[in-house]
Amino acid sequence: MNAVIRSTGLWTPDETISNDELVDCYNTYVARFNEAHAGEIENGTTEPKNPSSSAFIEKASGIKSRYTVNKSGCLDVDRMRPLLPRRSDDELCLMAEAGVAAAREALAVADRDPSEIDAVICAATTMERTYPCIAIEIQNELGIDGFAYDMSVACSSGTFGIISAVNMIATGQAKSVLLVTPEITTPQLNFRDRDSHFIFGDVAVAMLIEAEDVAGDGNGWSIIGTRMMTKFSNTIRSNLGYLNASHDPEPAFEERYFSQEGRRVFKEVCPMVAALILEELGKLDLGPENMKRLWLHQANINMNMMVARKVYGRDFTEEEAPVVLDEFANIAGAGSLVAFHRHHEGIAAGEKGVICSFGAGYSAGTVFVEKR
Ligand code: CO8
Repeated sequence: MNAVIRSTGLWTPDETISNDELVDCYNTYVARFNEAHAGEIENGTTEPKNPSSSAFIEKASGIKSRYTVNKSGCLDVDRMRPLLPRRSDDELCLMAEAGVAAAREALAVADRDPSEIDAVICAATTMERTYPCIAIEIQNELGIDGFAYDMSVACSSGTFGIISAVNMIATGQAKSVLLVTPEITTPQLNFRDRDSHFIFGDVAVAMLIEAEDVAGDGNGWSIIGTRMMTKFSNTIRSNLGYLNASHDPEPAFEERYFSQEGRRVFKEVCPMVAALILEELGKLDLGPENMKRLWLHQANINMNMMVARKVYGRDFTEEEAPVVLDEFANIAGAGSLVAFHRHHEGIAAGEKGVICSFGAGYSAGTVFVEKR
């Protein structure tokens, strides 16, 4: 049975941080650090820290702002990480709360009741806890029967999640799957690291994926081809894990944060992704001229421009490769799904596009769709 993207939903936190606000805080931290270490800097035993700049951030990444689950903690120079109240085991956890809100919108758009859903997948870069699965908590909160599980492939979590739903539908395990991708990334971001303090934001996106016969004629997007690709690389890494507490000395918190060799990622990933899209187009007997829209992963504007130019083999319009990272920053596994959520209008029945992720792992995923 073929699968259809029937509807989508989005949740954003109430608060945002602009580049200027972020840079203000970072530069205050830098000034304090350099002043506190003036002696060591003077005698050459400590490197001075350099200030950050909004102009650099926008030019190098395309990011103008990001949503955050807590602004005051991130911008408190004595803290520089979100401050979140600890929830009791009886309260909905943060990822589930965000995921449920996005899921409710996806269900409402398709006019579906939770009783019509067979499975929930929570696909995200990092899970708030190890168990019980966040997906099962979301399933319980929405009142869905059937089954649920978590999965994680960093920035390809969302597309690999769609493909898992497609496979469930193809094998008859489910007819209607709710994919939820809550990416609460700011607590994993080192706001004291000049190279990466601007990169990430928080969001949750949901997608309802149904068997063709459930979706009904003319509704949604047929999924006409999928591909998953992974290739091991240490260039994007977080060592946050359950063994941390077993190591002596326990790794400093900074060692567990996201880190990357951004320039190398850029150079290695762009050609890989463009080649993957073109190869898959060939398998589907299609060409770039058939791609009305590329909903690309949202890590960096320059990466997206390079990938889109390689795929189209020409200059392209904003409509052909829409950008949401100016508003959201990098939202990890949710990026290409949020691009689709925000920019799926204006496409006629029979026209096609691709939702494509790429990121840590390395991992890349393509989901080719045709408007029904
Ligand atoms: N302000 C001012 N100047 C700066 C700053 C700053 N904040 N940072 C660096 N500079 C300076 C550097 O010092 C350097 O100066 P110089 O030339 O004098 O040495 C100059 O700017 C250029 O530095 P870079 O070469 O590093 O700058 P780039 O143009 O490469 O831009 C980027 C940096 C934006 C990081 C870019 O390399 C990039 O986006 N690369 C790709 C990144 C990417 O796609 N990564 C994927 C990560 S996401 C993912 O896979 C999911 C992981 C899971 C996420 C979990 C949540 C935390």
